[in-house]
Amino acid sequence: MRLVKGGVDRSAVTAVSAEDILRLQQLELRVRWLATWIIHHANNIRENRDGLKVGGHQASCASVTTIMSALYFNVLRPNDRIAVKPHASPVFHAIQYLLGSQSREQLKQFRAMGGAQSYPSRTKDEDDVDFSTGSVGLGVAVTAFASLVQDLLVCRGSLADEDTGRMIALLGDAELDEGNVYEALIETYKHDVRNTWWIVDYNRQSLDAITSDRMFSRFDDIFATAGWDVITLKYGKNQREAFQRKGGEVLREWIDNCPNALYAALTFKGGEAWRGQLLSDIGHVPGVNELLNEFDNESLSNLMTQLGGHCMETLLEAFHGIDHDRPTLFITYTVKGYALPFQGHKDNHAGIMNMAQMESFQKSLNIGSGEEWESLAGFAKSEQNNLQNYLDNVPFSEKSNRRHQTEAIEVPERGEFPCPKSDEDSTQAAFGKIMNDLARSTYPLADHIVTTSPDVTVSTNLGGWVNRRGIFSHSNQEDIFREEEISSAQKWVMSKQGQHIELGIAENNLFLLLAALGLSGDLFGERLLPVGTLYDPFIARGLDALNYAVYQDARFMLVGTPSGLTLGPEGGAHQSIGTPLIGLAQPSLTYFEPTFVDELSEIMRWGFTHMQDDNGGSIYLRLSTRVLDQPNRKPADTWVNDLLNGAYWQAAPASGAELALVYTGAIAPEAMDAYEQLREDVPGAGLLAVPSPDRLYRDWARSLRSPWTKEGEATSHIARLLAELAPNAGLVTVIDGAPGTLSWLGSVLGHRVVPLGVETFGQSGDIIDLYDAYRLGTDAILDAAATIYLSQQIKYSAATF
Ligand SMILES: Cc1ncc(C[n+]2csc(CCOP(=O)(O)OP(=O)(O)O)c2C)c(N)n1
Ligand SMILES: [Mg+2]
Repeated sequence: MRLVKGGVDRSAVTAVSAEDILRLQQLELRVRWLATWIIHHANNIRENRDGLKVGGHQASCASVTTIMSALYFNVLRPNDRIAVKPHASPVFHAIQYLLGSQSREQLKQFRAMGGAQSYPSRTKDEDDVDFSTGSVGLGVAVTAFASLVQDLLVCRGSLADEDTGRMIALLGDAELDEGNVYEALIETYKHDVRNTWWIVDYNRQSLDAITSDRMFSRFDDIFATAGWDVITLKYGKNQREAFQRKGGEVLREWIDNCPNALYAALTFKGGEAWRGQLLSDIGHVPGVNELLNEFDNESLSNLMTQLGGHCMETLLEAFHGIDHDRPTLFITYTVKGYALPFQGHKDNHAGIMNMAQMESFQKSLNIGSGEEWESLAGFAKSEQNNLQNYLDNVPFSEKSNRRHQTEAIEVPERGEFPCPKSDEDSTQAAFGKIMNDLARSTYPLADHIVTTSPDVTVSTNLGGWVNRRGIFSHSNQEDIFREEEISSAQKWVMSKQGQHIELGIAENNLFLLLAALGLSGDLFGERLLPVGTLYDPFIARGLDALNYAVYQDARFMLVGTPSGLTLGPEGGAHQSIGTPLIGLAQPSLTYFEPTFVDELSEIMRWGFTHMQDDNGGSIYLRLSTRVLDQPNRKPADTWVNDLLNGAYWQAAPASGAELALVYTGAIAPEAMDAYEQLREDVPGAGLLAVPSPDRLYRDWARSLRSPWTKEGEATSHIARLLAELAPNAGLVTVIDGAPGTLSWLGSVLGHRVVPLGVETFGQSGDIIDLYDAYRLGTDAILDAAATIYLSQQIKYSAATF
């Protein structure tokens, strides 16, 4: 049984008065003007300093203005959250401008630095963006996961029913080609997701071309199969009225059977072409000729293009007609470039109107020269008052600030934060123990953690956490295996209080759910601390969704485990190579690859704080299943600071030493072994542990910029550490991953580097064979050190003679 119900009053169809419909139509036309003008101004009026095309999508905007005006000016309520298709950004900003939430200056700077963004951005736009969009398909799916998060908060009692809203995506029809949409769709069915509307701007054009006719009716079936209501808004009211007249039914059939490409071509050509085609195809049917004669060419063109998505009444009726919380797909037929000179033209995606076309558009609206930015120019004074009055009372704007502020959740002090003690352990197993200890604790932190995993919960060691904190579900379900007295280490109890969301194997969904969970504080007023696990190589599967999640500043902890060749017998398909470079390159995601349990504990503690810091971000932990002997040390402040800054001397070099070994992660035993052997020949050599190449690199890069940007000190943590070495010292770096992760260290003070790492696909094997074959083992490290030693000798001899 369904226990969550959306809080919006859906009991009755709100009738919209004829007067309001007229206002909405007027506002829609103004939005279409402003969106077109914003793009025109950026391309043809604002100074262009570099000759680059500025761009913008006037046609994509025009097809969605009626839908967005109906929503924002009438249907939406403040708790509703909306993802707007990326290239409709000017429409969004124009609407915000009319609602008083966007400045003229921002519009004038559209696509310029610091101005309104080309695609809606939560972090960069000054107006009220709920979800960033840009990479098509992702903004669609994130709304479903936001709805799931909203349900979770209602179930745990953190969000009142009346404070819930609808999660709405406005998408282009070509977005329905993105596979991630269907991965999410499957999950919506499994999790009984409600309160989600996906509204398709069905203009039957993508970027390149007219979209395939063959998919026409298939979307209905696909969504219906996944439990969604599908509402198709194909005809506008005028069309439906025409169909009632003699000959009208044949006209409807003709429209239904017309191929997409022909419909688009006739739309572009206009009334005369429509008449010619219709007369030739169905003119012989009684009544058709007379029906067509009732329309002059212009009104015939209007009739044929006023599809459901351009008919305010049709849209309002449909949206207000929803009196339930079932997920709903609206297929709203539209015309790309609606009512603009290039409407229907297959090449109109990036088309921009010329000066003469803009002038004639402006004239048709009675907007005087110099009044282009005036929000209601061209209307009579009394009408302006009426419109302004309408805008001032739009329900969506009832709340002045739709973003919530939340208090930080306290993170336990060192000594209190779990740090499992054992002589030997792997970072993956220790992660599981730390989560298990947190699950057992009464720390508020533990209550705010929500974990998720795409079908690798058990194999990434989240099982203990799940046993204690349970799986989230709308209904309570005991673990059947347990009830049947079948022994298992896993206790999969599902309940409304559960703190783990189990996903099917779809990494895109993991990242989109992490995005939604990580925005929970902002969106719903309850801060959550999401932790997501997956096998490290499969980060690549959802990489764009990961980028999307952090792009909008969602905060989460991502755990990639197992990782690297060190996975051993599992083989090349599961051994990640490039993920450290992803960690290094990805903004707003801090990558750590700890070796020892005490490091992991300190990093997680720091991570939960960093995830809550205004200037913080998300965390990525690359962990391993390799069991290592654990050091017995007490975490002192200096060591912890060094660790969290990215590196510490595990064995400090003698001042002026000529060699240091540098390692990251589970390869430590080989580095330590090689170090012990080297010390005999190179007394004073150092051993540098680098648990975060990312922290280290970013700090160094910052220090290089700092003389100009004044960001922090002119020196860096790594420069301070390496300053212990002689200027001609060499570094052997080693990581179970792409060697470029550490090879940059040589640039810090000009030391020579021999970088060891993995450069070809892995394969099955034990660690001994694999490290040997890929040259990561003790011998390879010693060989690399010898190379450095030799080159130092050669240099020395060259200098002497
Ligand atoms: C993942 C991704 N691939 C490609 C693009 C480039 N792109 C931008 S819009 C678009 C097609 C849009 O067609 P549709 O969704 O139908 O929107 P319309 O402009 O017709 O409203 C493409 C391919 C993108 N933004 N994201
Ligand atoms: Mg389209």
